Amino acid sequence: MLDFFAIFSKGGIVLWCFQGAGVTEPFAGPVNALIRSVILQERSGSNSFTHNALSLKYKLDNEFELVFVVGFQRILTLTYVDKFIDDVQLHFRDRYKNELEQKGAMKFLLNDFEFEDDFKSLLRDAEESGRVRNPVAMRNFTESQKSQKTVKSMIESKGESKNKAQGGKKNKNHMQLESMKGDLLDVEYESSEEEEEEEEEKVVVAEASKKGSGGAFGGMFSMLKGLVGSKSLTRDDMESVLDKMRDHLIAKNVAADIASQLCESIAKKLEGKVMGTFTTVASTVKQALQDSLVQILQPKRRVDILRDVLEARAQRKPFIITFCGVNGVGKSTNLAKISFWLIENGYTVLIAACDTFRAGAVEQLRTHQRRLNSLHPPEQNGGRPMVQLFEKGYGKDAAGIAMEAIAYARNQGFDVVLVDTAGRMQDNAPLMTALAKLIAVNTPDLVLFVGEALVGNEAVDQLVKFNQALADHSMSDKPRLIDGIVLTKFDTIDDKVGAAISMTYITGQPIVFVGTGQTYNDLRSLNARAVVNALMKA
Ligand SMILES: Nc1nc2c(ncn2[C@@H]2O[C@H](COP(=O)(O)OP(=O)(O)OP(=O)(O)O)[C@@H](O)[C@H]2O)c(=O)[nH]1
Ligand SMILES: [Mg+2]
Repeated sequence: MLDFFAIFSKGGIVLWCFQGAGVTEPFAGPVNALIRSVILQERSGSNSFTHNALSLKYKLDNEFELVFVVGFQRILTLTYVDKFIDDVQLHFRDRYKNELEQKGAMKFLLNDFEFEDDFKSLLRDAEESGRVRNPVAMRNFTESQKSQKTVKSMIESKGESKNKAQGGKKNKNHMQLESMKGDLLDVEYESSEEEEEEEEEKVVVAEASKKGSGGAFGGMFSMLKGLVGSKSLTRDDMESVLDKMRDHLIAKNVAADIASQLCESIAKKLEGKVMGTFTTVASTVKQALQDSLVQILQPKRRVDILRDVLEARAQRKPFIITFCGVNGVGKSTNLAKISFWLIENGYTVLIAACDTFRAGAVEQLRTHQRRLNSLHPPEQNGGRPMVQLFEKGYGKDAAGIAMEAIAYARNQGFDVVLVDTAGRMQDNAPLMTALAKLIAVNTPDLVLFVGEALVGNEAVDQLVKFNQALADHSMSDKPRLIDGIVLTKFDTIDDKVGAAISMTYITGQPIVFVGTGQTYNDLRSLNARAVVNALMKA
């Protein structure tokens, strides 16, 4: 069934080969194509390659500088091939260990590798096991992936295609707002990012090898390309590269401390790693960084507000969200956007005007309340307004107003209470104490920290101090801290998306909402991949 199997050195010397019965095509053509387009261009991430009617699978042995390649007709599905290459490789290494350990390329020419019999016996075993495993029994519905697909994921993909079809045009007129039913769309860094991603990665690697230096990553990766051979990476090897990586992250607005910590963790991860000749160090480092970034952004805990509101409703109590953050970051505006999203999903909202400090704060919320009710008129909802404002004017105690609002919501059967608070600087002790008190006495279901995507180093200080204040002034031994983040003004930062990393790294909490503009529609959920792509872009 196999067309050929070849074992050759990375220098191109064929050590041993096998040609299937009745195969007349020489294997040099497809093997050369493999070397040219995969191995020399260092795209050996995947282990298969197609050439005309042939499928090639290969394995690199970096210790002895060997390549094992098997070729078979593309139309065949040979399930045993991967394991078979592994077996051949192990067997070959074991059998010719002494020969392979000799120094220099001459060992390949001087030694005779009589491998025919071993190979045939391995092949027989492999084909036998392939027959036993085939055919695979058909899975029933509950075992199939489809049964595990949630309704949510279907809604998401529907929403995405709709979004693309509309070409991202902005609706300034609120009456033309798009529907926000269901889960929020993911924030998109660039619409075609997903498709281009694969290609881009290859280009980065290719460019890095061509240019020698250039953009931050071009320079960094090309430098690392010198570190090849069966050598294990040391801290010294990586030092200057890590410096560049750190600068790159800082340029993308990641807080400096966090960029340093990240690089430190990458160094630890890679130290001592043996680099094979045909594995690009460039892609190894890039991958390690990418993995860490995705890891940081991936929520440890899924916040599903629509589901939680439904649960609270079943228990006949309102779901309470408190918004806090420094001045002018977009607390009230994003609170209004979240109200819109909730009423689009059929929930009633009570906005508690607990910013009793800044002039105009209450009026700002009243304007939003009127607009939102005009978008969802009470007549369409059994005569009941979907959004109400609970306010007691200015100067009063915010914690008390929040408490009254929650009691009112409970009596009136509101689904959600959104508590707007006054902006405060993290160093303002009296105001921080007041916020801690508001949260301690009202025990909201969700405490959202609202922060601008524009911040750099400030992000760390804000979050550390907000959390510290909540801990210090809590009356319980298990203090209530920030449990989610609203990242605002994401539309204004181009690809400097580092604040997303800083904020999630510091708190360990997810970014629940992303604000992407000033209309009610400009609310998204975070797409970790898109953010990491933007971060990695040179
Ligand atoms: N471009 C953009 N602007 C935003 C976004 N979110 C809020 N803004 C703007 O930011 C400004 C401040 O918004 P507010 O909602 O008043 O901020 P705040 O945090 O409530 O402010 P204080 O209550 O004064 O602390 C307004 O001009 C908003 O329109 C966003 O996602 N993108
Ligand atoms: Mg406000």
